[in-house]
Parts: sequence; structure tokens; C-alpha cells
Amino acid sequence: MIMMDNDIYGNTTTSDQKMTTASQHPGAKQGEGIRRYRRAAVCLGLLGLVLLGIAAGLCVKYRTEILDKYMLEAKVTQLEKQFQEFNYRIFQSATEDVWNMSRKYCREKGGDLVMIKSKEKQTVLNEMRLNGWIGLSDESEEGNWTWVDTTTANQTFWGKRQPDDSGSVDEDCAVFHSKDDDPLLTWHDHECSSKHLAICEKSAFQ
Ligand SMILES: [Ca+2]
Ligand SMILES: [Ca+2]
Repeated sequence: MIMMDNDIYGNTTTSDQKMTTASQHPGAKQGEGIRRYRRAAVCLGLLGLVLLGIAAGLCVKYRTEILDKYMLEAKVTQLEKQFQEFNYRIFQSATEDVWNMSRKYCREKGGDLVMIKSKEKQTVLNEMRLNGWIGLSDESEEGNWTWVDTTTANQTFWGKRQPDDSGSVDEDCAVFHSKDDDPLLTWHDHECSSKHLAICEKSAFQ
């Protein structure tokens, strides 16, 4: 009898457990579904924020580039006007070449490599952010720097430790490297066979 009671009790318990499990299952599924939905919503929200941040960053970058371009163009126009007041027009070659060929390019365009005989002209050229050959060399006599019009360069704007003739290398032609921090120290002597853009000038009235 006791065994029968135990059997009955045991069967009852198993049946209850099955009922409990069966009754809890739909709720658990629903809870899991809600959690997945929340996770998806959070992920989508974060993705949206990231995309918004990228879009905002691109807008700021684009606006800055447009402003920089506009300001640079305005500055160049202003500097070109200044040069016209000096009676000169400055222009550059499109490709790099050796000093002689760069000079030839300027001359074929009705000008010559630029000569810089004043602090004002040096400063304006630097503000134009120019880099390239200028009309200055000591090819005919080492250490005697002369302009393309054969006059001696009395006022010079060499960079630090320039001209250095680089020891064994013969550096007889001058290059202008514009500088933000010191506009009056921009000239470097280079080998005349090295290649740079030409900085040319010609009369504004041509
Ligand atoms: Ca030299
Ligand atoms: Ca040098």
C-alpha cells in the first residue's frame, strides 16, 4: 500500500512538473523575443548615431575645404594685384625641370626666372607659397651669386646654413622654398641639374 501511495504521489509530481514547464514556456519565449527586440533597437540606435557623426564630420570637413579654397583664391588674387602694382606678373611652369630648361620656359613665355631684389618682393613671393627655381646662380664663379640680368645679389634671403654647396656636390642654382615661420630665409642652393618648377616673372604690361 505504501508503495502504491508513493507511485501515485510520484506520478502526480511528474504530471505537475510537465504542466508547470508547459505553462512557463510561452512566457519565456516571449521574454526572449522582447530582449532580442531591445538589443536590435539599441544596435540600430547606435548605428544611427555613428552614421550621424560621420555625416556631421563630412559636412564640417567639406565646409572647411570650401572656405580654405575660397580664402586661398582670394589671397592669390590679392597677391597678383600686388605684383601688378610692382609691374610684374608671376607665373609658374607646370612641370619640374633643370635650371637651364626652366629659364628657357620662362623666356619662351616672354619673361625670365624671377629676380628678388627687395624684402617686399621676397615676402609676397613667400605669401604666394611658391616653390621652385629663381633667377640666381653662381655657376660662372663659385660664391659670386648673380641674377639673370648679370647684376650681383646684394640683398639675399638664404635659408639657415645655405648656400652650403653640399660639400663635394656643386650646387650653383637657387631654389625658393616658401616657409611659414620665417619668410626671409627661403633660398637654397641646389645642383642645377636637379629638377624643380620654374618661378617666372614678366612685365605686367606685356
Ligand atoms: Ca655654388
Ligand atoms: Ca644647398
